[in-house]
Amino acid sequence: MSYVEDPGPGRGSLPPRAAFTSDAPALSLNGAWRFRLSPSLAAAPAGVEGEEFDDSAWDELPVPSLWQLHGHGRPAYTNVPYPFPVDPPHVPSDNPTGDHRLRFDLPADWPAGSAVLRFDGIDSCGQIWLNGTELGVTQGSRLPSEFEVGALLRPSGNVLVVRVHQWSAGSYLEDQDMWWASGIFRAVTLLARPAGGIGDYWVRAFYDHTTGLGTVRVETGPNVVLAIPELGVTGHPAGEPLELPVEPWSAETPRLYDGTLATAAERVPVRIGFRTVTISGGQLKVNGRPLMLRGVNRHEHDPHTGRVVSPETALADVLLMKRHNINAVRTSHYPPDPAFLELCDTHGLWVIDECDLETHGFELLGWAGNPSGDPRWTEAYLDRIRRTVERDKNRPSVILWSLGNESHTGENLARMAEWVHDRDPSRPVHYEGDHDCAYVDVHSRMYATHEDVERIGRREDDNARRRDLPFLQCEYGHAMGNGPGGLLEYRELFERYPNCQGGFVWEWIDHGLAADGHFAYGGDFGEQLHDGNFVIDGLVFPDRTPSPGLIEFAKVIEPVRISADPAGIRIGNHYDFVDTGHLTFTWVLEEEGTEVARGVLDVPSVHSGQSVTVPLPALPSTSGESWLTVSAAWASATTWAPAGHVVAWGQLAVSAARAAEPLPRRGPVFRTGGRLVLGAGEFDPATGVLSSLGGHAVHGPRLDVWRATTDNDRGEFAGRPQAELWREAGLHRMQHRVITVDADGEELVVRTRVAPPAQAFGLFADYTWTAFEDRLRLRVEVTPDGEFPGTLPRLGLAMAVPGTLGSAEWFGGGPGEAYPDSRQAARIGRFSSRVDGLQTPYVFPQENGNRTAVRWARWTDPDGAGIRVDGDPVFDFTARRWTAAALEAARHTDDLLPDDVVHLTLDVAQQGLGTASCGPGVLPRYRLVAQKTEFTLWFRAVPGH
Ligand code: IPT
Repeated sequence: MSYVEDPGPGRGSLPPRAAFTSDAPALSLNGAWRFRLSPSLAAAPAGVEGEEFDDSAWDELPVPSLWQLHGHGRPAYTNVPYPFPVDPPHVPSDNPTGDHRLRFDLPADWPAGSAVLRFDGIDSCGQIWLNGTELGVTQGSRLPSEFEVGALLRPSGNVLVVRVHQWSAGSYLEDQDMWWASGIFRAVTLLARPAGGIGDYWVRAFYDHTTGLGTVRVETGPNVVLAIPELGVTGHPAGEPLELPVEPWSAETPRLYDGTLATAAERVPVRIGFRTVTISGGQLKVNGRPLMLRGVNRHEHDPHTGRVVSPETALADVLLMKRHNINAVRTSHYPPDPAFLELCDTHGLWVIDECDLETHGFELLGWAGNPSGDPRWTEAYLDRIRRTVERDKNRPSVILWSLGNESHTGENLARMAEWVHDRDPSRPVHYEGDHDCAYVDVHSRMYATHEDVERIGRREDDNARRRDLPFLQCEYGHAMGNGPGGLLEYRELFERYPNCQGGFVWEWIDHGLAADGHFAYGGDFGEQLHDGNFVIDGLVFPDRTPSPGLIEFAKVIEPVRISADPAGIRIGNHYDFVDTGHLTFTWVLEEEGTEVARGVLDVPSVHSGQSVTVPLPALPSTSGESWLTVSAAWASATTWAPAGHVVAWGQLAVSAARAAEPLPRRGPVFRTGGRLVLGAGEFDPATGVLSSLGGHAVHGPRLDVWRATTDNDRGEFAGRPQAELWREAGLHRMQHRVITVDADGEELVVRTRVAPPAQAFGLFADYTWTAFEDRLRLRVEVTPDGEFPGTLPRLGLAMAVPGTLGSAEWFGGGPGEAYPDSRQAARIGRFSSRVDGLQTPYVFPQENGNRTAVRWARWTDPDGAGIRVDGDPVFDFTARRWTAAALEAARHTDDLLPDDVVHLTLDVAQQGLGTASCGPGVLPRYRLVAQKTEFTLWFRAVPGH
């Protein structure tokens, strides 16, 4: 059997060890390599390993890279199915094979003796030669492999050759939900290994919260001394335990002590974090405190280079996470580039470090043949977890080891857990697929409904072992497209039940690939088998712009909660460790969204888990609708944000809107030139539809219930998709029948029935227009007629206004979009935006951009002239240059072409979002059911400057 189809762990490599740097010479072999792609091993050139082989006609390829993202072959996306026949351990004969060659010289001062060649990641299998001698074969794509090469090196003209195969037996263990792409995608480094140097080490540092003492002992070779100057430790024999007062490490206080490990031959810088992970009383604790995991699942992704993620990009992720109140990361579903974990240590994030393992495609075969229970794969499973744990064992941020993802259950997984328990009893083991929790230490679920979380919280579980474990959701809040909805309700459950310790939103980033004018997803590369845009399910867009889902999540998980209290302002500290001493509280008073006063709020330091109520500051009196916004911001800069970075805010209503003064009525309706005229409005006499407002040509408003369906509307995880039911009912093609247009009095009364073709049910919509001075009041009465099935996408009006009205301004919820079950981040204020800026560019176009709780809004031309709508009291709106139908039909953002009008929706209600794309649907309280509804809007033209 070829090594490619060997289910074992590869061959020739050195035992796994920690990732670290030292003062021993190191040479990066990243850079331009020679490259040639062959369609199969059989078609690959013979003799590439030979030093004299002529590669001058080959292409150049950067290393690290994935070759499909550099014009060689094409990436392919599947979620669950293997894109090749499931015939383990065999792979297709047409197995793209990339030969990589590098000629390199050693620096003049490179020492003789042992040297190690390290590959941080090769996807999926590589055969490696140096100067004509085979070093071995790697499998385990997202794991390091090292080879001893000292005896083969020469001062100049070294020839390193790596033959990489897209498919291997290892591919069966790497069925993660992501792009299939191949190559040497992480760093390649040559490391001199001095005799008497430090081959490996494990800093075992702990913290005893009852005494305030830290302990440290380093497992390493002989004659290693430890120095931690800051703690006065010098020349300490590394293997001997030390106990001393320290400040502990936590994600909130990522206190690291710089130190060194040294022998006569080598010095290794270390950064020590003292912390102790325990499980007691059914809770996961660090340093004695239970954690609340406000986490995300992070795949490594860059829209240009795929899983090749630079240190700058890793840093961008960490900073963005910290700035959005995220405190935990699950490295779904493989160990990340080691640089990422160092950043987690530095800036403070709890990490579940997950092994590179997933066999999800076997689920489609009823798990028949799953490697997890097959002894042929045992060594590969053990090899993968060893390489994970050994590489990352020195990271204080890593608090749990995860065996992998979606690999069902089986003896090999149990063996992995056993190995971890033996090797590192200081960190609990996680694996969601062990449903009975037979060999794991925490109970983990993915996409559990709110009801299930509640049951788990109440410990209503027959499985006694599982019932008594800490519970977390390793995946929830599926962030595909517009959503997730329902995060607030999860938070409430996590806070209500001490054993429910939060979870990890799926997922951090959309894996869209940069293409001409848009981001590409599954199917865009001509794949025969693919899962479309299911790979576009992140809290940030592919270019790392935060999506509304991230803004909502950041608000829901705020570490400080600021709310109204009868006695003033309540400040709750929801940090797990720190008090609020690092925060400055400020207030701003706004009348109708315009600032009238501001100040600093005196708040005593609040301990973790406690709250205080402080009196309202002395405020000037206001007359219009006024809100006090209180914000908590970092008083000074942190490593991850500048001073003034806001972590939390809350709003208190201070005074209500002024009662409207009664306006003189205008009327009656009169006819002229084939139009009906009432006040500032002109109407079509046949349909009763408004055609002009104060001289602006308009069409509508008319009743409208459709929205361009979201991924969650179309989602299949919560029963039949809402979108399917809506289409079946015909809600996307309602027709309007005018029953009467009564224009004979002071008011214009238009009675209509709005209904889908082929159906007997419908909605009566009565519009009553009344003119007052310069405004028109519209009262809409909606009455269901017949048995109305299921929910409505939305309920409101659609209206077209001139395309010149390209600026929007409103007083209400903002600045971003909001939906009934995702609206915590919308604060009441005055906001403005270009109409184009109101759109959220979801990679797969869908309903977006809804502004909620709007008191009034206006859309104006460059001179400030346009149209204003006032709610009675509030409404929701969208404004876009395309119709909902065009939005629904679009497949990529650049399919959307502007019309010459601006389309407005003016709504009384929207259906929630839910997470049915992978998880529960819309919670009952956020479902929009047709019922008799009345609402009122006021229209007027606004003059230009
Ligand atoms: C779950 C997977 O673990 C994750 O990798 C991703 O595919 C996610 O779904 C959906 O985006 S598995 C699912 C069947 C619950």
